[in-house]
Amino acid sequence: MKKILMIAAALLLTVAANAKVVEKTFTVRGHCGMCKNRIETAAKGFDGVQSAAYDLKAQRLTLTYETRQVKPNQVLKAIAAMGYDAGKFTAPQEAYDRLEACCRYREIPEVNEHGHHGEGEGHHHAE
Ligand SMILES: [Cu+2]
Repeated sequence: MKKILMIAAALLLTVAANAKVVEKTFTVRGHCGMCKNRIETAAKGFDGVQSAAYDLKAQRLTLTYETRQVKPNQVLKAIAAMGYDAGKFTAPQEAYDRLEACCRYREIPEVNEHGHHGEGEGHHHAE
């Protein structure tokens, strides 16, 4: 009986030794404080995520997580489903369309390099 307990304890120690907490940063698109809140809350909702910090300016999410409990892609996928492009996951258009106007990072004017909308082009001289 004692031996079994010792084996069990040894197994537990092995498991604990394999548990690793890592910190990684991922690109996540967002636009305002509300986005930041939502992204961080969603990430922290996962078991194994110990901390989530979204840097709005850098468009980066830093996760501290337990590698055996959670895979960052699970978190990123959930964030993308909410409407925010995250890592390799692009938010579906319908999820993006549900975001409030202030969150629409795809429509930030400064990001649009082309600027014009084609208006004024192709106008004809009246004849
Ligand atoms: Cu927002």
